[in-house]
Amino acid sequence: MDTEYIRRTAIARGEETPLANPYHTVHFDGFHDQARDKERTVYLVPKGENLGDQLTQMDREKGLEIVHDRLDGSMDNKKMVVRFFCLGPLDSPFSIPVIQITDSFYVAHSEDLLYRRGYDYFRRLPDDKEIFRMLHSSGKLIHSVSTDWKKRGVMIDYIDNTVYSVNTQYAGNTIGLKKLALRLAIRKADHEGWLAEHMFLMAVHGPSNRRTYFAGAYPSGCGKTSTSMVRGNTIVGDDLTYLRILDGKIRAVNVERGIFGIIRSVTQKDDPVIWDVLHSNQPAIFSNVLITGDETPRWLEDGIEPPGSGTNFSGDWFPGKVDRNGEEIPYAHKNARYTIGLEGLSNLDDTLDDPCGVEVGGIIYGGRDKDTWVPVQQSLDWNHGVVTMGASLESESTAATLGPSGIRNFQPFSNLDFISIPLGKYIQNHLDFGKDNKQSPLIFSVNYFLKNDEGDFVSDKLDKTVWLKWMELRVHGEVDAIKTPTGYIPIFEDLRELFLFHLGKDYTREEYNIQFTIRVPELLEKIGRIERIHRETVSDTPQVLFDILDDQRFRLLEIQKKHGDCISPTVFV
Ligand code: SPV
Ligand code: MN
Repeated sequence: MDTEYIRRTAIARGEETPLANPYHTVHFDGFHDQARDKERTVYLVPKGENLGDQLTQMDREKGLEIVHDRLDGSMDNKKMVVRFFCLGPLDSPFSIPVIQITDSFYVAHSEDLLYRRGYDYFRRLPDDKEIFRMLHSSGKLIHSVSTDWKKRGVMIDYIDNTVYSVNTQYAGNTIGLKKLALRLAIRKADHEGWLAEHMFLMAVHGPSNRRTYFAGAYPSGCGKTSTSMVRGNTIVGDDLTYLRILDGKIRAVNVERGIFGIIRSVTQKDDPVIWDVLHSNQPAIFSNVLITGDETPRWLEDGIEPPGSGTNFSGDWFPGKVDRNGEEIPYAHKNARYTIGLEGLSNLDDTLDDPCGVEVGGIIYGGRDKDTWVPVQQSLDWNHGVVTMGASLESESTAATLGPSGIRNFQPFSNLDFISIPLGKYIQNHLDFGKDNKQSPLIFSVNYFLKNDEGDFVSDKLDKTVWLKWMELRVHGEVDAIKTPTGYIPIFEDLRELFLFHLGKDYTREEYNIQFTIRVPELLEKIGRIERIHRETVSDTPQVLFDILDDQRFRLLEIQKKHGDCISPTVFV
């Protein structure tokens, strides 16, 4: 079979190495090629067009010249792989055919695990169907690793529906069907009136086994995969979702059929489903983990005694090894990953390949936010959710992108890295999408990363189970909520019952009061930051964004006058 040939060739060429488990391989990316390179990911813009200050762009002609020059001869003496895939289920209103050309068998192998095969689909396509085209070359290799990383680049030529990726191997820069196609899909969605999002898609199981579907947008490395995997529910997808209005309802599909997930802190206790798959006979590619002498992968915070030595992205690794700047090299990279198909997951939802997708009951926005949002709340209405949750999302940077971690960044809709149209237009599309439907999903925000004054997290890793169940009940109007200036928050007694039932935990009023305190000064500062970014860097922001932020500021100032800076949830009852 071609897929077996691809896998074997990836091993024969040294791009992957077999592990003790015969279904597993490991792939290493270059030392400087461990995450998405935002700075060198550029839209090629025709003369006279401008995508706005938030997007990195260059003149199309100039960009094409640069990329053609870099590609020239880059595949000499290599084999070129041509693959046909389909984004979304086959033969569905959501399907987008994609052709991938690459000289990396690792890239081709990853795509075999992550995407739906499309060769037969291509053969029966109408001639005028729009096709996305991806061209990747790892460039010059030494020990199977791209060496010209300084001339690395991802160039998005949306005029020609083509994305070029050169001198890099890290999947986020090279796998055409993942974030490269997302950028083209956002443009296609803009023209056609649907949404292409950086969202998981899952069924939250409610009372009597009712399944309610949620799509959730969190920036990379902020709990998207672990949320879609929360016990007692079923997963459709963990990263990319297309949403369309069909028969007046918002329906969604998983663009992919696999997971390229962060492996750091996956443990047997907290992530049993993933853990089991990674210890089974399911095919998996590990990347940038440490490989021990007995050919077993190890990753950071895996719940086991740290290894004493092994091979990692820096070569032979030993405790205390430092890089050129004297920084200690961890035994595995923080952004180390696993690549698997979804088919082996015990919690896979049976709608994965439904051509009409699933009806969305709720949309969730969440980031790595230490001091503003409460753990869960529902927006006052669709527009309020789009503006104060989606468009106002901020999150601390993580190892999923190059550069320092832990810096608070503007991350609207968790999609800023991939938005390929002017930001104001993108926000307007979201506002429009919720209008005039028979029933629009509710919009929620979550925050798993809220901290107290001492800098400790105020909620537990597993608490997201309860936030999901509460949101599910809200979608069906089965629990009341408390209206606050920033949205509807849960009632203590409802959470108490959910904590006891789902986690066997005695949830206290003190915990609730701390978690759901409205932090007025921080929220006001946040409104100021978001407003400033829009006024200074987004020329086409819809006026309604400023109006909704103004209203929220007014409500916060009013309550501050009466109750001070920290408003305990008890004030509202
Ligand atoms: C992310 O960083 O959001 C990922 C992995 O899902 S990447 O393929 O790098 O985009
Ligand atoms: Mn992602």
